[in-house]
Amino acid sequence: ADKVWFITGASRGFGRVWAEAALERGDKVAATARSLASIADLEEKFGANVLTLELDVTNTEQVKSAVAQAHVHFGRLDIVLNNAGYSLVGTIEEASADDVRALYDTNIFGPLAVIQAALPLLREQGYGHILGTSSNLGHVVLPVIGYYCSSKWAFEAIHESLAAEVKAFGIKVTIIEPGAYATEFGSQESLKFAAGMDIYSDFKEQFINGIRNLERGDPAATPQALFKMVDSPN
Ligand code: NJP
Repeated sequence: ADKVWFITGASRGFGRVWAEAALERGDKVAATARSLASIADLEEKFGANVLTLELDVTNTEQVKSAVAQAHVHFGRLDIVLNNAGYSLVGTIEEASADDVRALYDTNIFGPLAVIQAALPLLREQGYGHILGTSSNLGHVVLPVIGYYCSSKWAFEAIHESLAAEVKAFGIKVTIIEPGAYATEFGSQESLKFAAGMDIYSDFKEQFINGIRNLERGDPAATPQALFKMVDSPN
């Protein structure tokens, strides 16, 4: 395969699993995280195939610099994976506007900055694959997590539009919708979320039953599923 990846949120959860799987099969990865210490072990394990970079996706200058550094270091970028994100739990009434802005900064404006920094480079290469970790809540809405849903709806709309705009340049765009998994996101936010959903018992049951284990290998978000997406020629 020998692909070059740029991954946000590589410290844990999906980002970590996917970064390690790509490195294990011999790909090269620019692994980014807010704290370099949280990804330092990747360098020890994978040596020159990994470049670790400090990146908070809400910092646009840091985004530009990280994308540029990764491109210079590896000489190209095949896959740009916008994965960093989190969930805000609370009713529409109770969440503060500042909390919602912060959520949108990470889940919408962060990925947007990464896309805008990477696109000129991908266009010049004449190829590239932009992947985005959305959610199965990127096209439906549940109570008590509505702002998170809205952030992923926006994320998906941006990617749908982008896909049509960049096809002519040889650039592919794919949205990943993992569903509920027991990552840090799953174990903390989702449980809080479920607890807050007592009044919506139907949804609660549906949600808790839906939580999967990364190890169990659900088809939507396993490394194998991801590799299939990025290795396919069309
Ligand atoms: O969650 P978690 P996941 N700048 O919490 C990073 C979506 N998703 O792997 O806190 C840069 O284990 C954070 O880094 P740090 C979800 O919406 C999940 O489940 O600095 N990075 C960590 O690496 C999200 O888009 C489920 O160590 C920032 C990572 O993001 C994606 O999957 C279901 C950051 C979060 O790791 C990964 O989440 C679904 C920032 N400002 C979609 N803020 C699910 N788990 O159930 C956070 O459908 N990070």
